[in-house]
Amino acid sequence: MRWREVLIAAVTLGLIQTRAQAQPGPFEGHRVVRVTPRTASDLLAVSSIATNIWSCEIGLGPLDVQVTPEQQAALESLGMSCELRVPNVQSLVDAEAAQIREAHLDRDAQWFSTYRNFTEINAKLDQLAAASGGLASTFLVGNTLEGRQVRGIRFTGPDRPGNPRNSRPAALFAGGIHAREWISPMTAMYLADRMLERYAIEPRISSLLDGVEIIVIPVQNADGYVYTWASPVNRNWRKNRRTNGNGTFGVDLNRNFGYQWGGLGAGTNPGDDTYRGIGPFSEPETQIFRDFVVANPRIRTHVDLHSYGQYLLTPWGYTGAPSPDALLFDRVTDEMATAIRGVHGKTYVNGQTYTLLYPAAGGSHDWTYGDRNIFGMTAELRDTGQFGFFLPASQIIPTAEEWFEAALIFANAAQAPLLLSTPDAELSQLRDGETANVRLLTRPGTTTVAASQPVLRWRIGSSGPFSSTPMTGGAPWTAPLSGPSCSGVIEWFFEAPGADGSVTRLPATAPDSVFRTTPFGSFDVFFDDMETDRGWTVGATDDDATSGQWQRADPVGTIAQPESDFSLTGTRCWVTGAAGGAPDANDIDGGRTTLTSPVIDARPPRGFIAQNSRVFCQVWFSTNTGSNPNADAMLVELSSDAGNTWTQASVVTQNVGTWWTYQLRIEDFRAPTDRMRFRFRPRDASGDSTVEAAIDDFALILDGCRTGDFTGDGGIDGDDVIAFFTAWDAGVIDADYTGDRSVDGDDAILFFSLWDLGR
Ligand code: 0X9
Ligand code: ZN
Repeated sequence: MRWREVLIAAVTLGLIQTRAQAQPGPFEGHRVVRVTPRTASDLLAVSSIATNIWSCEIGLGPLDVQVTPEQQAALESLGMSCELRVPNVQSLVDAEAAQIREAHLDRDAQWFSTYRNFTEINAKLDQLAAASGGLASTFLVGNTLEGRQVRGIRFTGPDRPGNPRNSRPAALFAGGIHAREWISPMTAMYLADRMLERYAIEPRISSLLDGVEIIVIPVQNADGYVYTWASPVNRNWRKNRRTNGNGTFGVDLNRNFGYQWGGLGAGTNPGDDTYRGIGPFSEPETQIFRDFVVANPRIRTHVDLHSYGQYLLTPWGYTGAPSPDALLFDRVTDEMATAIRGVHGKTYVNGQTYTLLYPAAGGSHDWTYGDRNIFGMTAELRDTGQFGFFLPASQIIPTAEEWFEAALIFANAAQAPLLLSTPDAELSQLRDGETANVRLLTRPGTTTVAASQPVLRWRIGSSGPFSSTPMTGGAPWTAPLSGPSCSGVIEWFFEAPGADGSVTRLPATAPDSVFRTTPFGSFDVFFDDMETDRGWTVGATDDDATSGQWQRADPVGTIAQPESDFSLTGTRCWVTGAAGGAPDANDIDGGRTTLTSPVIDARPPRGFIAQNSRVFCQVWFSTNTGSNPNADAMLVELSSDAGNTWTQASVVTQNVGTWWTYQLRIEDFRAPTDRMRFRFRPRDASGDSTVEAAIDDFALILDGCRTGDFTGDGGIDGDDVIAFFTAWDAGVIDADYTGDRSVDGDDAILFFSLWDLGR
């Protein structure tokens, strides 16, 4: 029965194709039709034309055959009518493959459909190991205070040449240290179940398990866990079951670890829910965990699973000082949070335990990280408080599914040759010609940094080869990165060689993804702090305010008007009726008052290529007090012909009772010229409302970058040097290349470096 084999092959193909996504299946468009050959030559024609014959009995009479549309047409042209039985063979194949896949995925949906007690969890550990084809084995961590066995399961791919199972770095996932956090053991079990289940069919799982051993200890606090199951009144128990002697029970195992034991956030009273115990590692449950970790030095990462809150917490818990690997923890947990969000859209917040959550000394990750130099963290699983510890069972699988993605990322850190991070990932802008030192931090993974040292790889633009700049130092490694040319971009990444011959990059997928730095520079063509008279004028032909006209003065505060101007030094601003008194006594009344700027030349200085021109100033506007509030506005208008014609840029209605920054991009309204003017036109249009406005620190700023082409003739040559130095010598502001508003040696150096680079 050939078709059966074909179907089986097709199922396999279908599986592969579904995983690879897209690509039409091999039988797309194939149909099954019933034909009835009446002669031997009909039969011969059918068997030579059809893709294959589905019927077992081949002879004269009805036959089911698989055909392409072309083959069907050929049969019909021979006078054989075709009755359609299956419109698309591929969809049958796909449906079957999908069903098989789903059935495999769902094998244990049942087990995860509800919370499981200690006995059930242990039974499942045994089942997983038995069904693992030798990949997994269970082990005993040790015994609890009440004599229960704390057990775990460990698994990794088969031995490979040069990569034996017993030499692999290990990633430890521990759950159930807090008894009532029932989602924690379930999530740990799901991790083991799914990894074992999918090892053979998910490349990302096999590539993890072929390099890493996963160790799962689902219920660290077995006594406490059993206690929470024993009676509904016990359900909220957190600690172990230590008899403290004073009538109280329990030590918080997550305050009992021996690194900075007894510090902040650990209870000293035996009755406390966070009771630290009588000494570091006073409890059997933390002792056996400690001894297990010490005896397994291949453990490189550790996650302690808790609930609830949706946090990814990293050391330290005992202090607010950042750990040496804070940046690295942030980078990895950022990735985990993104992965989690991608599954069911849940937000997990990452950060340092002490600062993000609260001080918690004596916790597990402080000990694994601080004492054992293991990359250790804590996850607080769902939810954020709606159900808390009583998370509905229907959320077990979704919670575990999203955590699974995060777990893959964290466990992969166990097999990274080196772990890289940088504080300079955000260096997205650099002044043209300016040089910044970019920094790389390395944490040893499965190897250390090779003697050849890391390099910064960079290129100008988005194509072509990358250049290499060696990095020096070590803590951190640094290398200079020069600013890109004005219209360009610099792409860069780090490359760190390992002593074992490996290469690790940051970003990890470089050069497919890279850090990008674009040029940035700015030049203030005009700045006025309103302390002196720079030529602003009050009044317009259609002004009709009867009082509260603009004046440049030191304002007297009311609830509607600032008490102080904005400038750091000085006292004055432009304000509508500077006097104080009753809020509505010296405000605008009866109509509009207009404040118009002097004519400003907005053209870029020599040697500057502008990309944007911005007005940047401080504004106060108030119309939300008094009678008839929120009925008035202030227009902002601009002119590029010295005030002959005006364009409206904004209608300000913002009432914040404070100075705020107003910005407008000139190019959005008019092409910048040498005759720009701006005006502010608040208006009391509604009888007796209280309307106040004020303006301070008005600047017109050009964004763009500097060029060695000082003369602007398109070439970078000797003329530019002569022109630049003439301007520099005379102290002309055009020569202020660094934008610090003084013309000095720095400017000459920057000009020369750009000129030299030919930019
Ligand atoms: O307080 C805790 O132990 C944890 N939160 S919980 O609500 N699940 O009790 C946070 C522990 C943070 N990790 C360490 N301090 N090691
Ligand atoms: Zn907890």
